[in-house]
Amino acid sequence: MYTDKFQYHDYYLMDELLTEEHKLIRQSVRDFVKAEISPIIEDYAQQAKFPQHLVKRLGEMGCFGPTIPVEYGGGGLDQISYGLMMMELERCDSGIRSTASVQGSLVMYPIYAYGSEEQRRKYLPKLASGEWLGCFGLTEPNHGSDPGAMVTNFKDAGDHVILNGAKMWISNAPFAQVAVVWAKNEAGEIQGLIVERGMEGFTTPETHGKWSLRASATGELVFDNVKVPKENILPNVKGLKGPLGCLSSARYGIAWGALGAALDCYDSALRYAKDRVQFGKPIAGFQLTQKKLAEMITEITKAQLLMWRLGTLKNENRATPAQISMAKRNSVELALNVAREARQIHGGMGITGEFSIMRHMMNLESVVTYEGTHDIHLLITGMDVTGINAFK
Ligand code: TGC
Ligand code: FAD
Repeated sequence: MYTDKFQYHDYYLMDELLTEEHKLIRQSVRDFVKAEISPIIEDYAQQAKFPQHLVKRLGEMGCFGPTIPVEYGGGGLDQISYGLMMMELERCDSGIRSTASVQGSLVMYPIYAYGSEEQRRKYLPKLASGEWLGCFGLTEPNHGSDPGAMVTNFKDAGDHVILNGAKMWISNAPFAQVAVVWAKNEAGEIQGLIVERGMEGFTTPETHGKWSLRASATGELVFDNVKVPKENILPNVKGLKGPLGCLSSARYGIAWGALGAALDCYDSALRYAKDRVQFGKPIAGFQLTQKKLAEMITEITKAQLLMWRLGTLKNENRATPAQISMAKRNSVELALNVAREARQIHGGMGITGEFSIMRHMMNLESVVTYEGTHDIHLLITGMDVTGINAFK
């Protein structure tokens, strides 16, 4: 039985850079996670079940669209608040943070940034409160890292369009009432459409057998001549920059989130190392264990500083997509390394559900792949510093 004993670590007194509001928001999400998610997460993950009842609670806690203006149901908060919330959620489980980042950054954000006033008023309050769950369809069976080559398309048919194609690996899909779907128009331009559950020809088969993100539901979006009213097309963006703009917001949240998973693994490893006695003394007293712990907290501290700075730049609208890519890649890589080292420190116990380590490790294998793989983000940094595109 997993017991949540998490304590936060702040080696460089980063809290001095936060406002009182930031700390209050972080504490309220932390308390919520400890009281309502930690006690059930291991069971849901073991059973590969989505804790659907948490959707409403995440909405009530303000975890959906915290940076969206209050008039549309959002929190009207700054980017550091958003990051801290994602960190606290993923500290517990990447799948829970996934649910929140898809809803906030990939569904609410495009409706807010690219939608009409009617679309904003119709969808955002219901999504913010958790009454509706949303999903984001960009990836296709044959187009993952290269979404610009997508084949899902729609054709004009008077007051509506006819949508055909399929999306794959879509978080929240099996439970979503609303899908923001990216598809090509007859001129080959990418546009966003809001597709609602119940539209004829629209189905969302669930993807089973995942060893990662087991408490997050994943599925396909299948469009078989779906009639979508023209008023459901997002009017204010065309081209790949539409979905990639949403990814900038989500990747930023993931960079904070993965840091949360790393903190949880480090915290657990530190406690275990002090308690576990071998050869007559705590294993924390051996140099090899100390090397692991010292390297973990060093990398975590560097990432905490990086994320605070990126959040500040984002608040000032100065964060570039390439800076966000660097942070996403860095946080997930360090979290995976910390999880693997923490697993070693826990010995055999590290593979059991009594600790969160193995669950984090498996989850992070998705996090290092979705929203742009580790290597894609490396190539984005490479292109940014050299000016030469090495993708194609
Ligand atoms: P490229 O020619 O470079 O760019 C096309 C247009 O987009 C602009 N742009 C961006 N705009 C905003 N934010 C960004 N991050 C942007 N990156 C690029 C760019 O300026 C250009 O604009 P314009 O005006 O000139 O048209 O496009 P490309 O086809 O060469 O592709 C570049 C590449 C490979 C970097 C990109 O396609 C990419 O990032 N691939 C990775 C795919 C990906 O991240 N998929 C994520 C799917 S969603 C998901 O995984 C959700 S998981 C959710 C969860 O559970 O948490
Ligand atoms: P591929 O693109 O086929 O890549 C395979 C390998 O090739 C990778 O290692 C990659 O780095 C490498 N590679 C590709 N191109 C290059 C290149 N030019 N140079 C060097 N190496 C390259 N998508 C959504 O749209 N919405 C979602 O909600 C969503 N949720 C997801 C949830 C989960 C659990 C998972 C696993 C994925 C999810 N995705 C979602 C999809 C995710 O974004 C893609 O898996 C990801 O973008 C990679 O695409 P792919 O899996 O097709 O891999």
